[in-house]
This record gives sequence, C-alpha cells and structure tokens, in this order.
Amino acid sequence: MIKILITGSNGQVGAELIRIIKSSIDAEILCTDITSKNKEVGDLQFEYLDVKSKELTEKIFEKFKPDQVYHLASILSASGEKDPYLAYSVNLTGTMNILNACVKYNVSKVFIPSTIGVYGPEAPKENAPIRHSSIPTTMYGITKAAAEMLCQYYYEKFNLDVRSLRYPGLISYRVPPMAGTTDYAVDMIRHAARNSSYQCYLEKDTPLPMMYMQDAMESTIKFMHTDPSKLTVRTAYNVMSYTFTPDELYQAILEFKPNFKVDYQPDFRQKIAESWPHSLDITKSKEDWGFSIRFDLRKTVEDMIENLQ
Ligand code: AKB
Repeated sequence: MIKILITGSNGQVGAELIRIIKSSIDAEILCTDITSKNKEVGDLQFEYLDVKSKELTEKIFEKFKPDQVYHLASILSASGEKDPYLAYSVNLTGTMNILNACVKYNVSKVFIPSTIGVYGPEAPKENAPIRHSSIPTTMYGITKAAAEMLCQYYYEKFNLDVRSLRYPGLISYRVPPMAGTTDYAVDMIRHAARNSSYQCYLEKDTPLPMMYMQDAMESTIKFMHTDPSKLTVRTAYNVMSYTFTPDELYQAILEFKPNFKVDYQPDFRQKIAESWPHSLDITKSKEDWGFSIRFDLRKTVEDMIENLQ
C-alpha cells in the first residue's frame, strides 16, 4: 500500500482531495494542517504541520516516510494581500521545505497546485498560454509563479517527479473558501441555496475562469496517474471549465432560485480579479494527459444548490 502525505488537508481543496484519494487509491494517508483536524479527515491519521518549519517538516517525513505528497498548504490571493510576508513564508519557504524533504526522503511523486494568480495584467485575457512573460501583481501570484519554477528546477536537478496544475477559481460546497478572490462564486451560490440575498465584492461584469471541484479533483488524480514520459510541462499545466462574470452566475442561479437577489459592492479584490485572465489555453493538458470535464455551469449550480440544501 502506498503512503500519501497531504499538507493543508483542512482547506477547500484538501477536504475534497481526501475523499477522492480514499475512494480511488489503496493508500495509507496522513493528513496535516496547522488547525485541528476537520470532519473530512474522519478516522485518518492527522498531525500538526506548519510547513514554514523545516525541522517539523522533516520530522513528519522521517516518521511517516511518504511515497507521494500532495502539498496543498498555501496562503491565497486575498489573505496574501493582507499579510504578504506570511504568503511569502508559507508559499515559498514552505514549498522549498516540502521539496527538499521530498528529495531527502526519496518521495516518488509530488503534487503542488498552482493558480491563475501567476498571470499579471499584461497576459492575454483570452486563452492565456502556459508560457507567459507577465508579472503577477499579488504576493500570492509572485510566490506561486516562483513555486512553478521550483517545480521544474527540482524535476531537472533532482529528478523529482513534481507535477502541478494551474487551478482557476474552484467551486465546491464542503469547506467554504474564505481567502481568495474567486470565492465570491461559492459564496453567491451558498447564499442562494439558503434563500438569503448576497452582496458581491466584484463588479457584475468581471469574467474569471472557473471549475467545479469534482472535475478539478478527478483531473488531478488522472494527471497524477499519467505516465511521466507523457508529461512535457514541469512548471504547471492550465486547467479550467468555463468563464463567467458575477452577473452570468447570478442569471444561472435564477433558474433554480428565482427570488434570489444580489447587489454589488466591489472592494480591493476587484483589482486582483482584473489582473487575471478570463480563460486559459488548455490544449496541452488535453494532449498530454487527456484533460476533460463533466460539469458545465448549469450542472455546477444545480449540484451545488442540491448539496447545500
Ligand atoms: C484565489 O482566488 O486566490 C484562488 C485562486 C484563483 O487561486 N481561488
């Protein structure tokens, strides 16, 4: 049985990844986070791990001896702007600690998610390519762009099988996201499901690339199972399902909740959203590892509302 270590297991992605790994892989799983374990961890093993600490990180690796690592601990775009130093320490020092421990303890495969936050305002807005020369304007984007380069560096220098996907905004119902810019989408659907009105912190006509969590997790597992010889990108592959604006999401929700009301009060996150592309070029993901999705926007909204009710 393989041993899988997950960092940031209490977060929005962690909670979902635990489920899919449990149901699709015969593995011994160790969940780690800086907060006490949430209910998704259930009866799995859990340890406190602050990835900023090299000593603690190595202690956990030494004790558990993972074969594979899913390094999800991260500070997202909105929280990163409130505390840039923390974003730097977790997203870069933490990632270095994980990569070094992976090399030291002979981990065979590691997943480190990236984000649309790596793009800056001068990147093409439509079909943004994997390779780009834009400079991200958030600390989250800067650290994640550097982390992508670290992935490639560790792959080339240490032959470590590091893999990464640039996630767009992820829509899910189990653990509410609270620290990003794309989170309004989850929040809007949550309010609709509970029959309360919603105040949106982005302008109604702000397009962003998005994806339903089920598709994101199934893609991640498929990607991690791909024969390494097929992978031609060792920074990060682009993935996304659809683009919508807050108003387009609102219109999609009205089909299921006709009395739902939204008003718009943009805050500092508007500027972050405007610096990101509307859509990504996903050709390489389709060619190299067969990326595909099941949920369009309508199905996403329907499934979200059903589960949140
Ligand atoms: C955020 O909004 O910060 C994240 C992301 C797009 O990476 N959801």
